[in-house]
Amino acid sequence: MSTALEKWVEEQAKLTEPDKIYWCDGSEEEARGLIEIGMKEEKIGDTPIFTQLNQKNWPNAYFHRSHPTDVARTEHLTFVCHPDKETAGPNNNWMHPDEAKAKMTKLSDGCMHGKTMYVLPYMMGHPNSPYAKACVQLTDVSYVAVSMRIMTRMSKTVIEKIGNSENFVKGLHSVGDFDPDKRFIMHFPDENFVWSIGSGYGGNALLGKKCFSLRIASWQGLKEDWLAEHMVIMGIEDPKGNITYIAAALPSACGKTNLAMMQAALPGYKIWTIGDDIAWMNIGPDGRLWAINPEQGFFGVASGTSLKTNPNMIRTLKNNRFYPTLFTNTAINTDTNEPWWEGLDGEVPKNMIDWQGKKWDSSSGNKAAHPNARFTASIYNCDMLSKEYDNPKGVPISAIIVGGRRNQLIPLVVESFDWQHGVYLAASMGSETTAAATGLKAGVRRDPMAMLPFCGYNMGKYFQHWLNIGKKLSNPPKIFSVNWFRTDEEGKFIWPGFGDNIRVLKWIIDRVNNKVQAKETPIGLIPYLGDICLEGLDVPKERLQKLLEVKLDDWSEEISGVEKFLSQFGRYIPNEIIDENKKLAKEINE
Ligand code: GTP
Ligand code: SPV
Ligand code: MN
Repeated sequence: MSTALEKWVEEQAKLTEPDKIYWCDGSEEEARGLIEIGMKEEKIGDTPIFTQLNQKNWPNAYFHRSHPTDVARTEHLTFVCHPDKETAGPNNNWMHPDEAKAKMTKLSDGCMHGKTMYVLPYMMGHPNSPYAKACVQLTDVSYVAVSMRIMTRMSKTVIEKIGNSENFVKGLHSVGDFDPDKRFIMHFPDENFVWSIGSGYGGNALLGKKCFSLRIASWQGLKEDWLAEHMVIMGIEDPKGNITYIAAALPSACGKTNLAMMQAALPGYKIWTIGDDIAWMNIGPDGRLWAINPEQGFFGVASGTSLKTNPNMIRTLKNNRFYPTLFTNTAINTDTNEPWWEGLDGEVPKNMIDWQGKKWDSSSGNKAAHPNARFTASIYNCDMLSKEYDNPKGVPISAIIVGGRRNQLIPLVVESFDWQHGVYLAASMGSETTAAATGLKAGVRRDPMAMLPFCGYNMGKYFQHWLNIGKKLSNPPKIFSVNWFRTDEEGKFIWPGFGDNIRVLKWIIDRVNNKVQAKETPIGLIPYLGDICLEGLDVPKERLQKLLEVKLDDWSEEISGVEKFLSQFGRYIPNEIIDENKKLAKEINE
């Protein structure tokens, strides 16, 4: 007698018609075999799925070049298929589940001909955690199978855990023929099911990540009273050895990985990494918010990563505890067979091929690596991994940070007056668009909680959910907004960022511990100049003053932008959020 899982796999195989079905066990030996297959047998066009990189300087590292049209998330091809459009909300593309399934069935008919179907059993979260979820993804490419081994806790024990139950999250993935016109990422929240075709790119293809752990999980969280968020989780140890845990939401390519692995520039401070992209947060018996990272790896932006900006990530990428580490769409130094990207330390190599495999001409003005080139590395290769990472209960969160990439207006740091105002701060967030998603207009878009592309239901309801959770927390975290990205007249970043962001985190922790006062302004609480430690930093006080200034005259455009954004959610927007915006508008016009 076959189990529910076996039956489901059989059904999908009947539709997609693979030559072979291979059940993965998650072992290192298996990963080595999959890499071999990706180097020798599987190809995209004429390009092998994997090539080996310089093993001396980059142990266990392999390179993957994607299809040229398949380099980032495709939000316009991503759908959330609730039975009705309103539940999906104006923040999602919507299709009726029946229509979406009919469409996907057609596109998937025989799509795995000549290929192997890999069955990937994995956990999101520590297997002993009450918050963990058992999942199974099917895929037809070794790159996705190996990536999932790095990014999730993939193991055959998950199959035993699932047993004959239907209680597992399903993902059906095929790269199809990479045709962008036949590329869709469909979510079926009520069935815990994601169906994706036509793309091998991270957020479109590693279905445990954004698809399940945010879009589907946010819907589960709404029903079960918890939060699935696009957030870093980190511990900040002060010189006395006290560790404060915080969570931080920054939109895609706006600094989460860098924050989570920061080399703190203030003496005596040390960061402990727990997660760099996703946080699942539950209300603990003590009335605090407790967070786990459901993932097991980093799928990070390569561009800009260096010993100067993020030495801990460079070390992680060169560590060889967990096999393997992948580089996708970087350039390659053809003299040394090493990966390269803009911003990496050292001189620009003389002889390179660009991310598309063409000889790179340094005078062309073209970037050698794709701006969204990424690395995939296990969290166990990170030397600053918190000992709490594998704690099934997670860590208690004392502060939540939200922020965006804003070259003007938004101060370096603002503390909210209370939970409700904090939710408003998060709901009114905006950020300049980045290379992490294709086809977005340049400029600021509103991106509440960094969740606009990831909230699996109507965002108006999501704000209400946040307000409700706040009411259930007897000891809620304080909420802050940050902005590392203000620029000067020449377009240069004013704030040094990276390791120096500890100076802002220190102020945040000082506020959590009631150690310093703050200045009240209509937009929130701002640090007194002397309370941000500038020791050892070459930033004159006047520049810091600019980063902390609140010129009310400049705010009216922002506030009407927020009002316009919120109004599209109609009756779903909580009155409390509308009221906060009105209150601010009134104070500014006075
Ligand atoms: P996703 O993986 O897409 O969710 O991105 P992320 O939020 O983890 O962003 P990441 O840390 O990878 O940073 C994206 C880009 O922003 C990189 O090129 C970084 O070098 C740059 N960056 C990160 N932190 C800072 C900072 O404090 N200041 C400045 N100026 N740039 C930063
Ligand atoms: C993001 O875009 O926010 C990422 C990369 O973290 S992806 O996995 O594609 O979502
Ligand atoms: Mn992300």
